[in-house]
Amino acid sequence: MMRKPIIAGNWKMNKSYSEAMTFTREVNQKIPSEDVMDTVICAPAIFLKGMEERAEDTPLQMGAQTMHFENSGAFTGEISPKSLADIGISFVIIGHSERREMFNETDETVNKKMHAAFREDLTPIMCCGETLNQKEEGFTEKVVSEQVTKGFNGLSKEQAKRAIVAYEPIWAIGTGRTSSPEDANKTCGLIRQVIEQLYDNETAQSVRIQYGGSVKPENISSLMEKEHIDGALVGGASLQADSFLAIIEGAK
Ligand code: G2H
Repeated sequence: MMRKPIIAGNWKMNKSYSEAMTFTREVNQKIPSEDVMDTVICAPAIFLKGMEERAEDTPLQMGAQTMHFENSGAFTGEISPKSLADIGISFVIIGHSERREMFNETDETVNKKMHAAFREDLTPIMCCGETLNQKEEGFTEKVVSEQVTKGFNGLSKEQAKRAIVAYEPIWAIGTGRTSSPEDANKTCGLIRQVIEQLYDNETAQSVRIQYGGSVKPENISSLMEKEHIDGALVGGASLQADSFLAIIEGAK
């Protein structure tokens, strides 16, 4: 099955608002059509409305880096799914390893956020991946299967088909160490198998799976050539317009 590639930048807690707006202006006109590829920037939440307005009528789409699972309530500092949908945001990263490690996100809250995303018609990019220890002890398959199974718990088949999974081995994040395309493909293939067991082959073939972890212009093509890799979640190399555009070019 031909799956549409998706390249998403994850800016994390970087850039000022004016830098974000300049970036958006610079890349806007050079983004390929949505028929060819989905191109997303997951920016700090406070930038999203301005960037979304600037990118209106262009194929560049915006995503949040996290959100709460409730739509309102006494959750000081949190961002609701409804408010993201309300300002025209299309995507949301859920369960990034930095959120799991530093902000106590668990498979259970990830699952609640997956349901909340679909409730508001946001497309979730659900992250999974093993630590260096887990990799060295041979637990990659177990860890990733469990994260995907718990994250997808209770999603309908139609929702599962629309979800995006980002496989991000934690030891490769921001370290310059990338998984070999073969290893990344193997784990992305395993994720597809888990989804097939949970649903069926059609669903597994529909889900788009990204690789993330030190993706750059030099390694994107060799990753994208692989059967189970449909895109990338890009941190550091998405911060500069020229390298983000080079990654998009390499992913075509
Ligand atoms: C992994 C990735 C983006 P980087 O966190 O999600 O970051 O490309 O800097 O490793």
